[in-house]
Amino acid sequence: KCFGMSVEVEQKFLFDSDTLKAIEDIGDCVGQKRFHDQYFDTPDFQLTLRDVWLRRRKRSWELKCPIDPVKGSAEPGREQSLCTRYKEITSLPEIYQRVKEVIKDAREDCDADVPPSDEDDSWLSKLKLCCFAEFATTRRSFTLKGEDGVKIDLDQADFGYHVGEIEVLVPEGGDIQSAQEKIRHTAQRLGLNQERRVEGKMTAYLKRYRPEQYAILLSAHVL
Ligand code: V4E
Repeated sequence: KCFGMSVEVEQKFLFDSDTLKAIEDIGDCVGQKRFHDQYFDTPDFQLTLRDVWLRRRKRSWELKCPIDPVKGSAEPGREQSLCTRYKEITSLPEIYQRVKEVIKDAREDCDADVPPSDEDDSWLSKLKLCCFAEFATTRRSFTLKGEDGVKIDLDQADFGYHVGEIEVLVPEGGDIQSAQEKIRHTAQRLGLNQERRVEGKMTAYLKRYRPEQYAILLSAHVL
């Protein structure tokens, strides 16, 4: 039932020319690409208030959801780990189903609906979903020898924010703990000595362009 699902474990970091040199010294650049993201939510933030992120990138849909809604990062007072863990869903029928479950009142109206196809955007307006963030990113990706399955991305967003991430994609049922271990080890190899979580592109974007949504998500402990 849950095809197209994996868990993304990642740690973001700030980088400068020294970090870049460290990465180039011990890693291989495996490509550079540029992509354009659009994020969607209802006007009253029903998705993002639950830490659910609906995104279109290069015509493909993706939904990121907390791995464990009870013990997610949104829980107030909980010590934040440096790593984030999100379920990633990439199948549009699955995404549609999940979004309907999250959005209040949507179920009755849309339960009998057939899942949308890639060409059909009418489900967005039916669920009152609007684009709240839109930006392009240039990404350079690296792998490190001896660090299987670990990817390092250096992102430059077009609104003037740059951030790095160490990422491991775990297939459904895979070992999340060992992914976190690999990330910790990679962070050490890069000489990162981080104590706090680093802002992602979205947090920086909301702070700058959507201050109302930023404040609401901050006080709901989503960001
Ligand atoms: C999960 C999430 C958001 C959606 C964007 O996710 P992110 O991994 O930051 O973007 P990107 O472009 O690197 O996606 P990829 O190419 O890896 O699929 S926006 C906010 N969150 C939650 C969140 C958070 N609260 N804090 C941190 C440090 N990261 C994510």
